[in-house]
Amino acid sequence: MKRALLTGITGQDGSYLAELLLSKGYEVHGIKRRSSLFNTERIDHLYQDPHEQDIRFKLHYGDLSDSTNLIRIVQEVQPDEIYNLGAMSHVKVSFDTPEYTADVDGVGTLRLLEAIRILGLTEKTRIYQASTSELYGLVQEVPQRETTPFYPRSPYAVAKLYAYWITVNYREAYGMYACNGILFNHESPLRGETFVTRKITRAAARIALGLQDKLFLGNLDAKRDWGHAKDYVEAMWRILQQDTPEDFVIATGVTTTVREFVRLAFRELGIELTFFGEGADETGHVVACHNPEFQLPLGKEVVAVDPAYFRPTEVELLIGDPTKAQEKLGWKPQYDLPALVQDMMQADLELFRRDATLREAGHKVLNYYE
Ligand code: NDP
Ligand code: GDR
Repeated sequence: MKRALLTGITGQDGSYLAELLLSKGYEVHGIKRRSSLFNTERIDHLYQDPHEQDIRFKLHYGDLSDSTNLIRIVQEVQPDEIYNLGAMSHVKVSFDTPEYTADVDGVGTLRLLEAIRILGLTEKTRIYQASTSELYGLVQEVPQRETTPFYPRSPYAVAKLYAYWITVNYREAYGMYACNGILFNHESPLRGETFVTRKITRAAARIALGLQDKLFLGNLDAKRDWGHAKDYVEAMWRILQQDTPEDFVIATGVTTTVREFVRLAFRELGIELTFFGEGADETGHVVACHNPEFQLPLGKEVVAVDPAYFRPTEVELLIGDPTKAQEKLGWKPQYDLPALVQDMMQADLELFRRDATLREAGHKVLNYYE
């Protein structure tokens, strides 16, 4: 039985990857952080009581900022494969916490690679590094491929640039099977609530159900190549199953503006929007509502721009070329953008119907959102 160790197992990708590896017969170990509240909601359905026999899913307390802890866990688990998904993954927040981001996202990767080396596991343990399309940053070439020069535009991307190169360096210096997956944005119903797609699908559901008045966003012109996380974790696994270690771009090859994503999300609910104005003055309004369940007056302003969400330096355009992954990994995504939006929108509608029911019954419904 193969043994995998995942950092970031409590995150979006960690959850889908753990599911995939369990379905392939792996024993799955994950590193979770200690927090004052439960932080395992995304993997609770995989939980196995440690008191039972033949457990194939185990969690260990740890942190990418703690090298002795990482060495101990790697020694204990003796993994065949490590997937380094743990990170402070929010680009805008990295401007507020640049040093922490460098430590966890950059040096954290080094700590894991060193753990493998110190423990003499360079021949046994393969490692996947969660690299990112944010490395491309300021546009140098479109579509972006494995050979496109990097130009990172945030403390997050600069930290991930270090992680990218230290992974390449350990591969070349020590002959390790260490690979970068340069993944473009991937989303799902499990996406963190403060990333733009999930913020949009949550708000669209809440606005339709009368739980929220308006959605405030930042740069509506930014373009992203959005795929589904379920497809992307399959690519991660394939990257570690090749004969020789290599780096791969994983993307759909289609790019869309944030504004268009908003339109598609509302359209999924039968609500048509149109946008007026530009820059910080742009607003989105209801022009048609085809779903009798939702009582939205025509003309209602449901989207506005708040410059607080603008980034000091922005990545305006990402579009990836997945040719190498298609040819060498045989990887092909199952979800296109409309299917992704549908999956996320339906999940959030169901989630917030519960809130609407609670409110009708006189219960207080929290309305915290960023
Ligand atoms: P999430 O933000 O959903 O998950 C991040 C995970 O990292 C969480 O489990 C989090 O724990 C954990 N983590 C955060 N800080 C630390 C730390 N100091 N030590 C150990 N673990 C930590 O990210 P995604 O699942 O979306 O992304 C997975 C990885 O892929 C990340 O490295 C991200 O940067 C990268 N990536 C993501 C893309 C995307 O579009 N989703 C695209 C390209 C790359 P907790 O739950 O406790 O917060
Ligand atoms: P990104 O994802 O920065 O690409 O990083 P995010 O969803 O945060 O932003 C995408 C684009 O939308 C614009 N935007 C907003 N973004 C957020 N979060 N909130 C808003 O209100 C808003 N309004 C407009 C942003 O400016 C940006 O242009 C994600 C993360 O998962 C990274 O970890 C990963 O490496 C990259 O994707 C690939």
